[in-house]
Amino acid sequence: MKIYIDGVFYPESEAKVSVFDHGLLYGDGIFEGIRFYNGRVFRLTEHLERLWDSAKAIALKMPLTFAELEAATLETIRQNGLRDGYIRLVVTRGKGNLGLSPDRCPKACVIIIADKIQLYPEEKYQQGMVMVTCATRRAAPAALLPAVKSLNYLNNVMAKVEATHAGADEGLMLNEQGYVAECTGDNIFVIKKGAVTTPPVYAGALGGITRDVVFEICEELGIPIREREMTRYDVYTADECFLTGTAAEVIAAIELDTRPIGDGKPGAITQRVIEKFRKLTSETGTVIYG
Ligand code: PXG
Repeated sequence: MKIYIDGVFYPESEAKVSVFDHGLLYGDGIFEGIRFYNGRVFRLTEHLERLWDSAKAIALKMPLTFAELEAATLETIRQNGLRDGYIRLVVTRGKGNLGLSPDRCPKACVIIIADKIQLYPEEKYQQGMVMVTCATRRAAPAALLPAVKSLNYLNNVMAKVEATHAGADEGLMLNEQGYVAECTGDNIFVIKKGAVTTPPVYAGALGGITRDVVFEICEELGIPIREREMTRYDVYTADECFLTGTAAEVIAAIELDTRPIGDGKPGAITQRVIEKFRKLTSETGTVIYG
């Protein structure tokens, strides 16, 4: 595997960053997880736009242009000869000293990893995911902006630990007010009487790229979709539920806190969204090998 760090490709064993990098010392940095399918990168522009927004929000100066990062991302995939896989794009604050101020970090560090991705086992896509509500709340916007895809993921990691220890596949995270925000690495959607609902970004959801794609799909299929604050009641009493994320794609959720959602099986509208999503990922995107 060849890994891009600040303009140079290194073999995995030599791909290293400084122990004084503030990404490591303070979780000071941002990232994107991007998928490519069938020789095309899915929604590359949207992912890079979100990365630039994250950079702006944390006052990090990107060390290269949008076009340069786009070219570097495609080149990293080519260097690894992949057609299907996953890109982890990381921008850290860079090398500094043992004080948390980023003033001592002269240049941000850009890392691009292109690899295969471990999917959930196929049976999870057939059967659906089991969820529990986590005691760990989604970070409050006044503490750690939840819309920023930052390297500070301890909040989500702790929620994931809770879900795993409870024997569930995913953890549902509530915001400070007790409204549904999202899962530990996925956005959540419920369906009731044919209409799709998802929490707004201001309720603590990440502005997911896959989430945006689901809005497009529903509009195209004529399925009503809206953003609205939700409580756990809305999930318990939904007819269907599904989760979205670059890693998870679109996947049904069939249980929350031991209550089966609907009839406890992936629902019909969920299936239609999944089919349309698969078509989009296999047929659209930025061509890698021109
Ligand atoms: N919420 C959170 C907190 C996320 O981290 C999503 C929602 C879904 O967003 P996208 O843009 O992917 O539709 C994410 C994304 C991983 C991994 O390595 C995590 C994500 C994406 C890709 C890989 O666990 N999270």
